[in-house]
Amino acid sequence: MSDGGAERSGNLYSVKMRASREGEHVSGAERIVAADAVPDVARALAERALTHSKGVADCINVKIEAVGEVERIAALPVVECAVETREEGLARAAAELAKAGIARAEEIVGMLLASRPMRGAMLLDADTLEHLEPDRVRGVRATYMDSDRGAESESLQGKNHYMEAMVLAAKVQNAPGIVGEICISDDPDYVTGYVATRGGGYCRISKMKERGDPHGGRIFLYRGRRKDVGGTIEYLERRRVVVTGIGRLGRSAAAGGGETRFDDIGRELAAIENAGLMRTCTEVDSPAGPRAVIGGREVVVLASNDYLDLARDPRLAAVAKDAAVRYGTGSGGSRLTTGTQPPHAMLEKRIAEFKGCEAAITFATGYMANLGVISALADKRDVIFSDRLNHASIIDGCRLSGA
Ligand code: WAQ
Ligand code: MG
Repeated sequence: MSDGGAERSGNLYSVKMRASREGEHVSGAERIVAADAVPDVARALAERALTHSKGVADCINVKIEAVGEVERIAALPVVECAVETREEGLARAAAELAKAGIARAEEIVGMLLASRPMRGAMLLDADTLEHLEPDRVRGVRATYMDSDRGAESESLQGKNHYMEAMVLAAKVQNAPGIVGEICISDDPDYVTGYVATRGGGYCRISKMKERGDPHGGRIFLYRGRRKDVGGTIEYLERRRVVVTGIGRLGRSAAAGGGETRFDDIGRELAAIENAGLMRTCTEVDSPAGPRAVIGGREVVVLASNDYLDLARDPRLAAVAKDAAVRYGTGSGGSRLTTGTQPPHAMLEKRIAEFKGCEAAITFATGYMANLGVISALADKRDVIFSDRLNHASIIDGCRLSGA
């Protein structure tokens, strides 16, 4: 398999970025792209290092090298494996390795859990579990690899765990003598891991550790003659590989594991819930005001925008009632078609007089006001400096304006 798709590509370059802060690794990424994409890719990767959530890098190393021969290999088929608990996930990982003929699978999982943080992976004899990596602290690092969509903007933004893992797993399974791999991310919030084997493909296991746990690691499993290990490491660390046919998750999952796009949404919701960020609507059994009744209990409302307590003022309720009878409960159209009625015009005229300005326009919500005003005033010739924590309506208004 490994000499299948080699081709000469004189104009391809490897772009590697490695960033650190006070000597600690912050982020790293690599791409293999055509010459004309190199400047944009280098810039995007440097930008990533400057905006990383682990902190702004103080040292960024971008290395650009022409690559000669590139081997094109196909992505592994994906099997989605949804589990409820970490224990179930780890058991499933062991079972997946066992299915590929690796007898001491549970011990291998145990070794991964007991490992120290490494930059690379352990390389073990698949049967005796002897260490074959020359440097036990660093491990073996698979590198010089990318998907064939490396220069697309989507793959230049943040880290796409799945995409990067699939590139690595496909290369590793294609290396001579490798029969399996197991991986848990060292990203504390990323609990999905995988087992890859030649026969079983890429088995995504939805939970292999608890959220918040920074421990991850990788083990590559080798079966073959001891004197050929050097060639396998050479392949992993030096061979230039481009992986083709990596699908977007929803779809490839549907093809590989009988899942649909909606299962993906389910997982996303579970992740939001796990992180304590799930929002739901609370039913309030009382009119707007400084106190409310929720589930039969009286509570103090500190979140409302009804600062003047006008929402339940009887005078306003009475005129709103009359207006509904006179003008109807809906305008029948947008403001520009059939929806502007005398009360709207009168309100805007009086607001303009009160403000001492030429005209005023009202919006039904603050969200729409920000969207409407910002996108009307600014366009792509403008630059807007907006606080990152501004309300979503301001951010959306800026985006919509094209500024
Ligand atoms: N070569 C060998 N080992 C590596 C490499 C590499 N290039 N990069 C990382 N490792 C080792 C290292 O020990 C890390 O601690 C460990 O792997 C985990 O690396 O389908 O994000 O980059 O959604 O944290 C799995 C995706 C994501 C599952 C794995 O790994 C899915 C991930 P991380
Ligand atoms: Mg990581």
